[in-house]
Amino acid sequence: MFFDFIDKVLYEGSSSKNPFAFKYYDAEKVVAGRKMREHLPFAMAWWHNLCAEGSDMFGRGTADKSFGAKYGTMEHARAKADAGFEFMQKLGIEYFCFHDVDLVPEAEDINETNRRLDEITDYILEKMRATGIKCLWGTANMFSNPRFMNGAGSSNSTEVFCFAAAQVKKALDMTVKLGGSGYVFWGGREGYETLLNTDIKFEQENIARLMHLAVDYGRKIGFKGDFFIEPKPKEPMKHQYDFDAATAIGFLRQYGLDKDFKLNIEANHATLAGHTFQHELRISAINNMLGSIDANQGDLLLGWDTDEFPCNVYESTMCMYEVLKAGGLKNGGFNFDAKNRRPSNTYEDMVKGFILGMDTFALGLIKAAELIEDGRIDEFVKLRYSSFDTEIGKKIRNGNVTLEELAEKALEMKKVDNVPSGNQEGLQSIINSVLFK
Ligand code: XUL
Ligand code: CO
Repeated sequence: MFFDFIDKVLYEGSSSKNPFAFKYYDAEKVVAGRKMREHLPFAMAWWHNLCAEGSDMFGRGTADKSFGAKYGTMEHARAKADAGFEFMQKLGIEYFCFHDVDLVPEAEDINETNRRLDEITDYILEKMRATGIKCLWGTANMFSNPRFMNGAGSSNSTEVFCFAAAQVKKALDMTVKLGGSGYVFWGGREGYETLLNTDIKFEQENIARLMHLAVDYGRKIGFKGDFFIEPKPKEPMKHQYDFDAATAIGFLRQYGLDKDFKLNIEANHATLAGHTFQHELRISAINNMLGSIDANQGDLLLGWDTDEFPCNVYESTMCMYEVLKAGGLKNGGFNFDAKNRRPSNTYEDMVKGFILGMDTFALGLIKAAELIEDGRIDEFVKLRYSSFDTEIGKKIRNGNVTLEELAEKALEMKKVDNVPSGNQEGLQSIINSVLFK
């Protein structure tokens, strides 16, 4: 037992002063026709919660993630799984996400790494059966090992391309073994530092080839879920090919991958791309590509990926507004790709981080449902485009008109008398009145 200071984290309501209770997340409570736990399939990210110790560019880790075992051993791999399952059970988190090398120490020889992965996934599978906890998605870490310094699918080396293929194959095997409903490609090194040494066209074609091979293999071994691209504009590379949702969707369509892939949208990646989280979700949703969410938050004053636990209710409300409008996430969930701040280095802080994140999204869900129920935003948007319900509007929409006819109409009108207001401040005031009533 690693988290002895808590039994099960329960819902106590917003007036509770208990730091180890949910203030808004009430798993069984019905909001907008479904239970909160069904709207919000929360997942624990193995890498942040069980591996990351808070090291940064200027100092080593501050948190102890040894869980009583020696680092670099299979005993440690099992201790992490023990801690992770105890943690998820106590918080009522029903899913987890993993990279291959989050689970075991990587060996010199990939054959030995794969053997270790078989051993740990047997162990994890037993725990999943005992607890009912499930795998949301798996992925291969193709950015940490030095062999990926020039990319994985985009590498200039066929040797590296083979290793990328081997890791994707194994990670797909594990995802299927653990019953995951998603497989993620986050292309951390799929990009470039300088165009002086880079053939973008060649690199993008090769990434697409690797993805096609992954789809073919995945479907062959019975993977029925979704493949996801997780867009991010930069970091670690200066420029990453999956810059944002629109770029990733264009790529998927160009290379015929759009039937098998959707997007995994991360809040902090959206802001790094110069977009809001809501923008990235909307672009995905209108293209039928909203797959899953990496639920975290960045710091707008910092230009890098801080992966904070989300606390901004305005943002989570607009996120849940998009998710509700899109009809929910089918094969996806809300993966806390988030880590405690470096000085928040205790086991208590780990629990508090998840309570904060889960409550922030629960409150966002409640408020988004209220906004939709309120109806004024929807009504205004409908009204805003209502001139397209007129005879000429319908003709434009249906493509039944020529440029000459439209120009003729303008000449008849002579001038535009009235373009209706955008009412932004009025709408923002509605949001505040729903958020803070
Ligand atoms: C990195 C990031 C990754 C992906 C999975 O910014 O978000 O952890 O979610 O590789
Ligand atoms: Co992520």
